[in-house]
Amino acid sequence: FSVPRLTYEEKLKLQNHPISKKLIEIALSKKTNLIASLDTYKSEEILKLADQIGDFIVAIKLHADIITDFSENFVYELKKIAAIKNFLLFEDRKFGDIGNTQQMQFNGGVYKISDWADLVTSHVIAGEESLQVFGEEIGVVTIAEMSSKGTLTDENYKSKAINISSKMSNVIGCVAQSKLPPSLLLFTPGVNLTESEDSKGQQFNTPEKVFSDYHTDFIIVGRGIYRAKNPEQEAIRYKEEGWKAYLKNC
Ligand code: 5IU
Repeated sequence: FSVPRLTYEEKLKLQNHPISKKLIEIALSKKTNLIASLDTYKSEEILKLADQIGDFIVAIKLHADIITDFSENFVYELKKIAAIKNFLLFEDRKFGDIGNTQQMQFNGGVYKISDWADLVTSHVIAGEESLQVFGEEIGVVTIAEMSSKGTLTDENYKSKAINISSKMSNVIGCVAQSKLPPSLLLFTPGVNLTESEDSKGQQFNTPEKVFSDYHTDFIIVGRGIYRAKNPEQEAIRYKEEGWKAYLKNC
């Protein structure tokens, strides 16, 4: 795509969904484009991290199924922190089944994702109608392209995923490692300031690279923050590096 470099203010005007508006409004008011992926086992640890880094992020991304002691009380406490610190909750469920099954996974089971998540990720592998089951209230972020070595999300897959995403009123953007049409928000994981890869196929880029080359909107940082000796200090560092990269490249 030859994508114009839009500011968040300009992007805000293109949004039709309340969740994408909210994300950009939070970004502008807190001067951050950082989403922290808190991929840890204990709910207590997630709540502590949320409290420490909440001022510096637009959202916390979770994998509810990693948490060993997931509970309604955990959700209640996390929502409380999210309201005080003004960030959203993003469940990285990566749905990938037929619509009927996805609907049950979204509403039911232990996690009852539809009760608390502001955003969810979904593959588009099952086609357009499989995405309708999430309804209009939640912001759906589709997976157009993955960050890992050898991913099957080639150009053909990506362009089909983007086409479907552009048509769906509940899809606010995509996870990808390259430019998107300006109506879709771009979420980019695989961001780390010190590592270039892990031993399990992950490939990392710097905030500067993903803003200059992909025109990303939101960086997603996992281990760079939750594994740090001082997660608060690292969240501030990623927040500042992300905002600097945005200002330089918009
Ligand atoms: N994630 C990726 N790459 C992808 C997709 C999701 O890393 O292409 I789609 C998730 C996995 C993890 C987080 O929850 O983003 C990145 O964490 P690290 O910064 O620790 O690699």
